Amino acid sequence: LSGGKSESRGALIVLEGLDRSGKTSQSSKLLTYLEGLGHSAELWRFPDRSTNVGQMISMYLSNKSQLDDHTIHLLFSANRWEKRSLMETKLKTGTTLIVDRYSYSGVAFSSAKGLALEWCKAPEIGLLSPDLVLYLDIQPEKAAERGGYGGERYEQLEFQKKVAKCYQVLHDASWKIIDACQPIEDIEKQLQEIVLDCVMTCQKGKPLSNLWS
Ligand code: T5A
Ligand code: NA
Repeated sequence: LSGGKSESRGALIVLEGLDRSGKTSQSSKLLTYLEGLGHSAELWRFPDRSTNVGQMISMYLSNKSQLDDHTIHLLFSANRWEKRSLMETKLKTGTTLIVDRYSYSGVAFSSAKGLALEWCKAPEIGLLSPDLVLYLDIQPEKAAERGGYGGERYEQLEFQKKVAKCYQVLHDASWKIIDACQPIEDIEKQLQEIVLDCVMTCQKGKPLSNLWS
């Protein structure tokens, strides 16, 4: 590797929010935006259902298998750990990663079932810490009205209400809360500004760090 560009690192940008908050729609718009500006960027998502661990998770989410709450929690975490070193390599070689769900989903969804918060956080310690978390904020009732709700295990209003409360506890300085009930294009513009700012800060040499610190 040589030349100026390879010396600057990519940004780790995570989208979080309840089911149907608009994460996937906005993630792909952000990718198009960054690529259009000539940045190297990739779209990632968790769970990554393409791995062996991811397939176990997918079976569980579609109610084709039953697992103990602790077991599925650790599988979600393992699914992030199996991508950690590739993630670090990509970031260090200048690729920005737009990640659709991450450790915050892991902790919020499991603690919403009643598992202890600290126990839920423990297996996430040592994963890369996002430079920016975009939290798409929507009332559970409003999210439930959007298309396609009801297919998978966690897509139930009462449970999503608990998840929303658990997310609130995880909010830290890396978070930006976005009103997810605005028109798609308005959210898109808002995210573009925040993301570009973050990408620039990382290019200038902001160090990578680990969760949770
Ligand atoms: N989970 C995940 C854990 O329990 N632990 C973990 O560690 C992780 C990583 C995974 C499930 O697993 C749980 C969380 C989840 O329950 P998933 O595959 O990520 O699920 O699927 P979801 O997050 O549920 O994805 P969704 O597709 O439901 O939601 P998105 O991505 O937030 O929303 P999106 O963009 O697909 O949009 C949904 C609908 O709303 C419309 C879209 O057109 C679409 O129809 N929409 C809007 N409508 C009006 N106004 C807007 N601003 C809109 N934005 C989008
Ligand atoms: Na999604």
